[in-house]
Amino acid sequence: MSAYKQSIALLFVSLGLAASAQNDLPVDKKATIETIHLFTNLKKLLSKGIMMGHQDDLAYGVGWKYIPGRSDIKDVTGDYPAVYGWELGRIEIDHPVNLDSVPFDKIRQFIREAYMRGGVITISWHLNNPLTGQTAWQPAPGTVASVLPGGEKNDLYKSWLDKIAAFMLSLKGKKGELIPVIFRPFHELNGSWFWWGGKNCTPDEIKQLYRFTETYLRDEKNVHNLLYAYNTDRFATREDYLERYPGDEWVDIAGFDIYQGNNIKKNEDFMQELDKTLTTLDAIAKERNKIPALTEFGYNGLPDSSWWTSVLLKTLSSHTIAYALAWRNSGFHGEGRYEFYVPYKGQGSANDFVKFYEAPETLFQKEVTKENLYQ
Ligand code: BMA
Repeated sequence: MSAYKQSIALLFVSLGLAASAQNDLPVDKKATIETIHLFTNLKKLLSKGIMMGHQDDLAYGVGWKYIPGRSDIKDVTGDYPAVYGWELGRIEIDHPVNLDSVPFDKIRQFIREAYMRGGVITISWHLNNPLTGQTAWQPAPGTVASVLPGGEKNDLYKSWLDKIAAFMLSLKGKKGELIPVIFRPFHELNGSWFWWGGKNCTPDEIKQLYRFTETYLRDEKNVHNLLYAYNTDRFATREDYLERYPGDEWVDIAGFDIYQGNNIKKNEDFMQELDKTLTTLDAIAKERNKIPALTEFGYNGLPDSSWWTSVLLKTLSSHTIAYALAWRNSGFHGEGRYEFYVPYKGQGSANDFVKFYEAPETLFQKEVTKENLYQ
């Protein structure tokens, strides 16, 4: 090879290295140093195990509310989850509490508490329908188009994003550093139950909304402590998953939500479906250099006492995902209505959950604290 050819070859090698190093940074090129560390450490941790998460874990559990330090997961295992999910629905309309009655001030404190012990924070937003003022679950034709630039509700939507930005920028650690958050806007966007999802808009409209939201938070509001998750519901094929994907330059984490329905899907069906979707997700995340995650999952009421090891762990253990977030333990609501996705002390699957906790494949708070995810 001539000296000239050699230097050209070297140039290409270094360009290639620079490009792959770039891929190892969050999509926000101005992400704070702690956010960059979280991103690279989440990738590193993929080879160590799956972090267990729980929505509203520190706020309440089955039969209790706002008891400092308490957590249903801790009651059962002696340890906290590694990932903490929180919800900002109704912050956009200046309510002091979210749609599940959790005060935003308390959420802020819980986030700080979990971050200080090295936990990971993820936030969802069931924002109201900006066109009609109704809830997230009440779609109306033209809603997504109405919030895009040029639409009649674009200014209103921007004012809602101002409140999200203010909240994100109010999350601070001991030294005043911003606490990194995995934000998963427009979750379950392939289903039609939310105004932003499925048949309620075109794939192009929701892609535009995703990009607009991210650009506005990042460039107008200077929010640089977010990793962005693209988050579908269960899906059939790779094409389904990617139909509403806004593009690699907008997404850090690729995930989906999946629930096992009582009496609808039996264990075998659920395992097969979870296995198939995780296989597709693994491949997509690898190709695109994204972090795969199970952004929400659950089996309400946990009627199967060995579900954690014989169904969930059995399926998860052959896949690589950063974390799995169980939904909230809002408890028993009378008339046979209940909602809980992790066991409370004495619940039928509690012993099995301890086995799940002890399994080498799962990571809870104590293990991730040692990893110093923000350094
Ligand atoms: C749903 C349920 C509801 C809750 C909503 C938003 O899955 O848990 O009770 O209001 O999520 O958190």
